[in-house]
Amino acid sequence: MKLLIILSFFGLTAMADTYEYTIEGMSCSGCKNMIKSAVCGLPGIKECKVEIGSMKLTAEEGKTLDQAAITQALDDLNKKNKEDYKIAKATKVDEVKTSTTDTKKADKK
Ligand SMILES: [Cu+2]
Repeated sequence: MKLLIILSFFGLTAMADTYEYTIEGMSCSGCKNMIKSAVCGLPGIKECKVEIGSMKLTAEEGKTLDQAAITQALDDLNKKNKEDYKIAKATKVDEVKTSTTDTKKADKK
């Protein structure tokens, strides 16, 4: 079941992106710091905000978040520290760009 959920994330990573993850098993700032050091240093991550129970990651410009690497980092952390952190939910955050990207150019006639 867990695997199925994780696999379903891969289909959603086509665009460069920001994800919000709900993480189970975090209960204190110690958890927070461990996850921070395990995940935030992964390649391709531009922004990394970790709170107790959740984290929000943004990929570098034009890149996609490596969901497998993130899951792997948590697994490694779990093994090393006998913790049980897991991603319970991943939500893609649509970047609301305030620039003109959204303003569609009028069709040339
Ligand atoms: Cu803790």
